Amino acid sequence: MFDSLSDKLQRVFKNLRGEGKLTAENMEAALKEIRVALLEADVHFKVVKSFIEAVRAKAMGQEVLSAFSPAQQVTQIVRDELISVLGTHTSRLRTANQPPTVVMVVGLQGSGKTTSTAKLARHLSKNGHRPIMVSVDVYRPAARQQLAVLAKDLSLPIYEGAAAESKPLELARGAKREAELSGRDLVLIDTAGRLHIDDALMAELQELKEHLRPTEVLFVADAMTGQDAVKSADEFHKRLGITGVVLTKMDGDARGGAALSIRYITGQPLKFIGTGEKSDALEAFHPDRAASRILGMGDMLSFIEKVESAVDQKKTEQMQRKLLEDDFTLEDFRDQLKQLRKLGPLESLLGMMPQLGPLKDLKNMKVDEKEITRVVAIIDSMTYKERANHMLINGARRRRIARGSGTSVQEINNLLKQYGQARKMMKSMSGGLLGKKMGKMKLPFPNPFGG
Ligand SMILES: Nc1nc2c(ncn2[C@@H]2O[C@H](COP(=O)(O)OP(=O)(O)O)[C@@H](O)[C@H]2O)c(=O)[nH]1
Ligand SMILES: [Mg+2]
Repeated sequence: MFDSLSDKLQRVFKNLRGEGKLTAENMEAALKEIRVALLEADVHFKVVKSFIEAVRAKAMGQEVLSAFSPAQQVTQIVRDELISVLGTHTSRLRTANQPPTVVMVVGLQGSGKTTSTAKLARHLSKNGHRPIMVSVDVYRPAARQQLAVLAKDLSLPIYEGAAAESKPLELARGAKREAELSGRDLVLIDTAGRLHIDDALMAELQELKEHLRPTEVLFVADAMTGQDAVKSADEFHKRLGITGVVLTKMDGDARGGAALSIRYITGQPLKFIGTGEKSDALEAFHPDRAASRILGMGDMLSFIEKVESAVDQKKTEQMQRKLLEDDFTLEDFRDQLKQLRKLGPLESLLGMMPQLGPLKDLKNMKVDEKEITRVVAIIDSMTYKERANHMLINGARRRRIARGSGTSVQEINNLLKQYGQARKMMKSMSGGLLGKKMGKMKLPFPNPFGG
């Protein structure tokens, strides 16, 4: 699913990886490639246009975040935009205030309505519901038989209909009544399809909708048909009013265009995806996960999120200024160590970034968090003046700090030596602990990192 789009987008980010910073030129080149990738994935041209414009606006408006490479920045923007196109949140099935909830399953013939009805019944019964199914495809006895067989396999009830009930509305009403009598909270109606949208079909569905007042009208579309699926969804929505979409056959080589276009074009969310012929091959659709899947970078993105939440951007910038002005105090040293500690075990963080980013050379580094804690404790035991000016820390003060922090003068000496080295080496760095040259430099304070 989304494989080829995913490959292409990842190539764009890879190309950006060599770039030092985001410029109008490299951004335009990247946008051009993203545009082609989306069009080749059969995404609706209107969606592509709006997507590219949104990414451009965000990229240009963005402050240069020194802690992140252009590839990381663009990945983040594209991911946000993918999520916004796919639907900012997971759209669950709505239920009626007054049970039973009626769900109409509609769509063209062969799109996967009957299969999806059974899948939904299974999914919902696993989630605490008590569904009953009914097929109202009175034109094809085999179609009703198909649902009956699926229901039997799943040991889920189906409403067979009374002898007098021969019309779709009669059957659907019978099923609703049956649900009320037997305490079923959900009625899933598998409707008839046509090869093409026609007035007779629409009239029948409209009648059902009018009388049954369904909470959900789910449009089932075959993802393999790409933009045709989007077009018919749009037409169904205009004529009937749908509340959500189920995209089936996402296990095939669908290019992803339908998934990326349907919400933008119809305004209705993609709620479920079918990923196989079996009854368990249905997934609730999660826009954020799909976006990560498309970018092939789920873990990398959680890494970015983690760094973003842990690293105070303002502080980092302040630190950089201090480094440039040679004003990096023990207090700053402590703050940087604290930021590093907030990120958690560095090894696991680095493990999230396959081959990416300025930190990659640090992979062999071990972070001794206990040691960081100790160094922080020592600095905490200093007075503010001492932290601001390490030259004040003479022999007597060293003894006092050692006592205060429960360490030894030897350790205070070590710390001050490390700090001296850190100052020197960090001066040559532009970006603080998470800066760009981090990968190339040796750690300035060997002790906290055990080597
Ligand atoms: N591979 C795959 N096949 C599916 C999926 N959903 C439905 N199908 C198949 O598509 C065909 C048509 O499905 P059906 O439910 O009968 O469509 P309907 O005419 O809309 O009721 C059947 O052969 C199903 O097995 C899916 O998610 N993946
Ligand atoms: Mg059917």
